[in-house]
Amino acid sequence: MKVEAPKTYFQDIPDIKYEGLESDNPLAFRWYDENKVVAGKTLRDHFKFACAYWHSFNDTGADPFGESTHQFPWNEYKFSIDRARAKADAAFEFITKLHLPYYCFHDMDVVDYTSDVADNDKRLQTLTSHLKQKQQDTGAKLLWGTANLFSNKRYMNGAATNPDFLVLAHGAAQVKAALDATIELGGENYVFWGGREGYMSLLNTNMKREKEHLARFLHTAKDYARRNGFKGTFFIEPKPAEPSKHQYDYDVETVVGFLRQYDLIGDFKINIEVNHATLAGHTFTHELQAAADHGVLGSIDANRGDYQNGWDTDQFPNNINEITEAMLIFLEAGGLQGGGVNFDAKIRRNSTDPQDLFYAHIGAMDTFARALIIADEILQNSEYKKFRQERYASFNSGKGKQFEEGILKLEDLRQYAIDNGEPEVRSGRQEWLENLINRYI
Ligand code: XLS
Ligand code: NI
Ligand code: NI
Repeated sequence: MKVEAPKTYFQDIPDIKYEGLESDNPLAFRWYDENKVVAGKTLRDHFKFACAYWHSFNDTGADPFGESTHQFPWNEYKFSIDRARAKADAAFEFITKLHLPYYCFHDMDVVDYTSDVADNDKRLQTLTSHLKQKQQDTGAKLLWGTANLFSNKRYMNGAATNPDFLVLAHGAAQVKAALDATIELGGENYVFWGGREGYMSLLNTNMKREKEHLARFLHTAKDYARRNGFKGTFFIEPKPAEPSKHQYDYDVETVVGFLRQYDLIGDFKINIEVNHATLAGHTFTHELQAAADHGVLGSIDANRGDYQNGWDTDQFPNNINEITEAMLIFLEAGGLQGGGVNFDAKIRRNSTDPQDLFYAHIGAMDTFARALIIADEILQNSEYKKFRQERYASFNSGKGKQFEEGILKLEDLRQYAIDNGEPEVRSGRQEWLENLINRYI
């Protein structure tokens, strides 16, 4: 059946504008004024908000217990290239109406793949031309591209860490094509998230060899991209588990150790996802701070988990306290290195109106904007920074400074303890700080 291409997929949705706090229009921004300048930059430039192709335009709401609930009009097309083109048209209509400056995709999000490597390459090239035209027409840009090395059954034991070299080679073929597409589209970064780069059981796994293969694979991909003109940053996206029982890229500190061990640290930075941090038993802020301290705070996959569920629920962010605390670290770190804030989040299975996708993004963008504005006020006007600095004042001069400089011996520390007696009791004032944050909210 040949269907007439609809002119619009979201015809009842207007252009989403900033209307401020007086507005009660649910299809308007109340905080996200893209041109507002905070800490020397517009909100647009701070965040580089991106929508995730996979959740927004591929996720049909199906779950392990039930069929699709989201009916996408672009899926009516019989031929995969027609379907893919229509999906891209819908995606760019959405992106434009929401004033999202960026988007992100996996190879298989934009067009269906088969098991024929050369045919897949052609399909992706065809869609790359279409996306390039769309980017030119709308001004939207590609924040990052990636390859899906976890859905196809051949990757059931991993891709770069698969015990079978031929599977690894198939993964490499996909990465090559995804890198070509990213370069062609002027993509600013490239992401590696290895959902199956880990193990289900150690009984059948040579962990050392698998990690060496992963490092070799990343070097090989990076060298190809650099040879072909890619100037952007590569990101590793940590996650402790799911779908694997254990994922090697467990959390920020683990990934930093791996990148250093295998000499990948300059080219690779980190993409931190909120719900992955909590799955690793950390807070989002812990992961941000760890990455900032190592100089690898590259990008953010924004979402939130559920306190009762132990999996990646990928809900849209709406927790103002959590994001305000995150924005304190974000601002103090000087923002993200190359990346942006990608909404790696999906509307719920029973959110079935076309408006729902808009409400979700509007709420999330407003949450980030509001949190950044509050965090900036806290840093500018409150005692927050001063209090944190003063806690460490004893290391700023005298023996404390000498200790930091590595001048003191263990005997010197002992003598200092004897000379100065019992330390004064000093409060960490956690509740005072928590109240301070709420006061600014
Ligand atoms: C899944 C990951 C995935 C990456 C991109 O949990 O978050 O969506 O962001 O492969
Ligand atoms: Ni993600
Ligand atoms: Ni995730």
